[in-house]
Amino acid sequence: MNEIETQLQEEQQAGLASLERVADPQALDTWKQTHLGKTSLVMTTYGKMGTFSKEERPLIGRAVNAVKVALEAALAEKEEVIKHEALLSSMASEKLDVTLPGFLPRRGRLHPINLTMREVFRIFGDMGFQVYSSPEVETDDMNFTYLNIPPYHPARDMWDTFYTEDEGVVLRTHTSPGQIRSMREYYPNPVRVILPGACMRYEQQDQSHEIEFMQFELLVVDKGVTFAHMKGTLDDFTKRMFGASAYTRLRPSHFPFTEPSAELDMACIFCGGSGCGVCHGTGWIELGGCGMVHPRVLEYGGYDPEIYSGFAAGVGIDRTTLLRYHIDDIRYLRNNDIRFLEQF
Ligand code: FA5
Repeated sequence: MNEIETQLQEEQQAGLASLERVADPQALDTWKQTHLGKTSLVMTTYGKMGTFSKEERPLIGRAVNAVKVALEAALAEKEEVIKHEALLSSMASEKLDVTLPGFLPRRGRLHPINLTMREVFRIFGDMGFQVYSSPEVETDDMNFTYLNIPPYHPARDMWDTFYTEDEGVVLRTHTSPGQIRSMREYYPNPVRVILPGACMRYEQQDQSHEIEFMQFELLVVDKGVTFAHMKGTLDDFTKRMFGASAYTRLRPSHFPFTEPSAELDMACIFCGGSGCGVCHGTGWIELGGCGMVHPRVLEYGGYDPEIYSGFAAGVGIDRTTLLRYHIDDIRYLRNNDIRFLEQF
């Protein structure tokens, strides 16, 4: 046995002996560097192989391989032991006390406006309507002109409009511009949509008026659509929303984009129609406006009024929510008082 083989054997013995004393992952790492790292005897012997004589090479090669295999096998075994010990010690030091009381997660809930809106979607979904979203920031043309309210026409005064600094851009005052957008998208097919969303008006806030409020628009366009279809649909909606005893009336009114036009009133659900504070003694509560789509609006939407007819309605979702939950002031809906919101 030559000198190198002897050194390798000693290295194996020393390595295995020192591995016995290794007790933690850091020491194991140091051991690995010392006995199997770049500067270890095993690795430097491989590096020097070319300097040995032809006869020595196979002998030294075999010897160094044997030492390497022995050291690596011992290392793998030690790694397992150390891993297991680390697990045991972490289990001992990080005990979980399963008897400690837990924390209840805070449960969120839907806003009453959203609850009402979902009910509106459900009711009209049952009737075969699709929900169509249209922008809250609109062009003046969509919000007014294509709804048969040309510039400078006094009918524009019906809505207290927020004009933006961009010429011809407004915050929509109602969901009616969605009529034009949905007609243009669906043409030449029949239209049966509800258009929900926020509307903005520059007005004095009080018990029943907000600057920002929600509406949903109803639009049906097809051949042979009549005023009777509209009355039936709106009456059915009211019964499904407020109960079978609810009933409605249509009161003549005016909107530039419908002809004829009407207000949809529901018999007051608080007094049954005899007159009370909520209905101001009239026995009726206004839910929204409605009417047969004006021929000019049908044309702006792309439909020929000689062939097609349609009806539309715009109902306030905030006010529907007040009636549904017997809330007496619209301002509660948006002041974010958790004590109010937790009741729904
Ligand atoms: C309109 O907005 C028409 N676009 C409705 C319409 C659509 C008519 C289609 C014909 C055909 P009006 O301004 O009346 O109409 O508003 C309709 C409903 O929105 C009201 O009945 C009310 O429920 C609600 N609403 C209006 N202004 C406010 C407000 N400031 N705060 C809360 N709700 C409001």
